[in-house]
Amino acid sequence: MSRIFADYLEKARGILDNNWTGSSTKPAPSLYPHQWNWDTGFIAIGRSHYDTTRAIQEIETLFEAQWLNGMLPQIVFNPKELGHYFPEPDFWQTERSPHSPAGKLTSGITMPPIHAIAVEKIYQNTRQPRSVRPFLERIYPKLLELHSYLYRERDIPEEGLIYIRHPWESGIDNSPTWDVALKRIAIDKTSLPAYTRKDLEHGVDPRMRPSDDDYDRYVYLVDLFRQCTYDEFRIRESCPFLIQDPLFNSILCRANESLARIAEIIGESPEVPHSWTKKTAEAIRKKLWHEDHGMFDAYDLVSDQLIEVDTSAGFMPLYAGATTREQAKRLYDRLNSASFCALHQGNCFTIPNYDTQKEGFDRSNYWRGPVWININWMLAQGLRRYGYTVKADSLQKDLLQLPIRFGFHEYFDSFDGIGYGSKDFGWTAALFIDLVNEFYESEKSEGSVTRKIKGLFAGETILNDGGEMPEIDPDKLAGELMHTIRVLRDKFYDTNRGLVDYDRLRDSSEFQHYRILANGLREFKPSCLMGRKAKLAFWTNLYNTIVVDAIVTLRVKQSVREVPEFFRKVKYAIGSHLFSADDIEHGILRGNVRPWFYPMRPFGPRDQRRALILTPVDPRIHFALVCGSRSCAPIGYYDVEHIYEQLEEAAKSFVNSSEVLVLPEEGKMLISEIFRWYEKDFGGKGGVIDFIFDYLVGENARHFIRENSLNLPIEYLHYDWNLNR
Ligand code: 9WN
Repeated sequence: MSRIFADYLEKARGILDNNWTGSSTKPAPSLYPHQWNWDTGFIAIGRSHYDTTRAIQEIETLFEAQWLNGMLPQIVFNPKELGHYFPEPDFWQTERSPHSPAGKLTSGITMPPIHAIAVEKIYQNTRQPRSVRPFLERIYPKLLELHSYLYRERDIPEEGLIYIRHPWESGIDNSPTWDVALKRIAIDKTSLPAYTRKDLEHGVDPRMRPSDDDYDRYVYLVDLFRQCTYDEFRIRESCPFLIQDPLFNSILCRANESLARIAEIIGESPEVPHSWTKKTAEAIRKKLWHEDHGMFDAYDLVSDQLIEVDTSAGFMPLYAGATTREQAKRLYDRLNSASFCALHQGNCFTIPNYDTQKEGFDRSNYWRGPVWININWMLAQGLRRYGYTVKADSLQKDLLQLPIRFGFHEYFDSFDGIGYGSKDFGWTAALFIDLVNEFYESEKSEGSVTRKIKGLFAGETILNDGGEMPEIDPDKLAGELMHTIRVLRDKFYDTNRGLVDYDRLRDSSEFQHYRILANGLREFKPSCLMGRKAKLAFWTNLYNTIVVDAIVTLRVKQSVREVPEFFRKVKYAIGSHLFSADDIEHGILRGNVRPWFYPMRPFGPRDQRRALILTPVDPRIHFALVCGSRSCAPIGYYDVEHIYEQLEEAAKSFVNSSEVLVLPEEGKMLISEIFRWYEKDFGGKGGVIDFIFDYLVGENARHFIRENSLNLPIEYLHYDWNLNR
């Protein structure tokens, strides 16, 4: 693992430890001194990677305060910390409700139910699943009660959508989405209970917090609830704020999926959570989708209409997998636009919580514009679910770099990244831990010694050895082969998303045709390729396709590393010679240089394949050669005429992805290992820096490189060998 990640992992764990109260973790050292509902879920997810015991304890402590009707309160107050937050138990007066739990101090509202997701993660990440099972058995009925409460009390027409009745229930308190509903509440100061805000006593700039007008309404609603003795029926009759929020419902829908899987693990029937998932997903898709707006909106049950406001909550159904393909595509287009910081825009961070182009967007005010780590974390997974991996990656990039560059803050300026709100914020630290562990952990030892030994004995596999030959004039073979590769690209590769649909490809007639043409390579003379562009395109496309062919033919499941020496031992017979992916890459396209992992050059002094070596080396090929893994460049098709422009585009995309993180505040740059392995092709370390500088967008980052180019500390990012499936 890069040293910087190791250092920051330690810092993140330190933050969680400092915020630990003995039985749970408070969201932040002073601003939020109690236990919060959804914070607990996110924090447990972070802890699940290294401290199963505390992760479990977090969740169990929260559920000890579950109400008798199943509601899980937004806050569980720490009796030793009272006096620093508003509103506290004296204001909530939840003892008025017959459902509030005896001996526990809680608020009287709930929050997005992320907990089943956290519980599943705890089970997935533990090294001893067997010892976690009793916890699953204890917590499952409580999770079920929570979800049942929501469907029973908050979904009266039984349409599968839960309403929230206070902005604090959404977790995104002063989101512009609530403005209209809140404005409906006329405040009469003479009847509003007296109160004093405490949130502004912690050194936080008031401009970055909800306004006093907002607070009056928050208080009004709490007062209404206590007058109704927290009776849901009475509240529903009189509450001016009843909203079906896409964020809350998407989290619930996604949590139902986890709940069903937990049920299966402990031998319970997953049927109920399954039916909830289906029902809520369908209702989100139908009722919350606004066709003209092209986004999901919250539904105002009081005015009986969708609230057309552009916040990040509108993308959240991606996280639940609740959208149709068409809806996902429209969401993606919106998400990847200047409104929410487009790919390679360079002057912003992804994803601002509110459309940057709208009046009222405020880059530093709480839920009215800044970037929040938990939202990025959920949306990145949502985008991945629909295959938008490049965009997901950019969210992830910011999720990683914001805390490293600006501190583990509560939220971040959407343009310059400065951290706001509380410092040492729990979920920022926890989700950083999760991300680093999931994606950037140093290679897990997939039995690497065994792999090497197996590799020594493994023979070569010739993919086009035998089988039907094409009926085609040898002169036309290269053209037809390239044409077919292009057809494969169009049908089975998603170039935007960098993915290949290997399963569909395997059974397709197009792939069978390709295989027959590949057999024809046995009689092909590569020396007939004329011109540098034609050679570059031919070998680049062939490299990418031999990799795909091998993944399909050898039935690779998770990673090309399942096949010992994949790139050296899997070959095509071309003319009278054999070519592995390594021969094409290091022999032909890299000018026959010794690869970093091997003692010899691919082509020895008398090897006739030397005649095919292409010089000078174009370092941009490293962003066009696809090794079937997540860290390599997205797969594409390169045509003779446009290959230089295409290589240019490929380089630009790579340099501006999460494979290059410029961290001026740390005085460092983190870059893909590709730049280390092939440093020579870029003209040494200085060449790498110049190359990155040339393609990088974002003035701040470029300025830092320019100023430090002579002595720029560089660290290398772990390479992710998981399949680009
Ligand atoms: C009210 C604790 C909580 C988060 C919320 C965030 C903020 C509380 C507040 O802090 O809300 O619940 O006092 O502002 O909006 O998402 O759970 O971190």
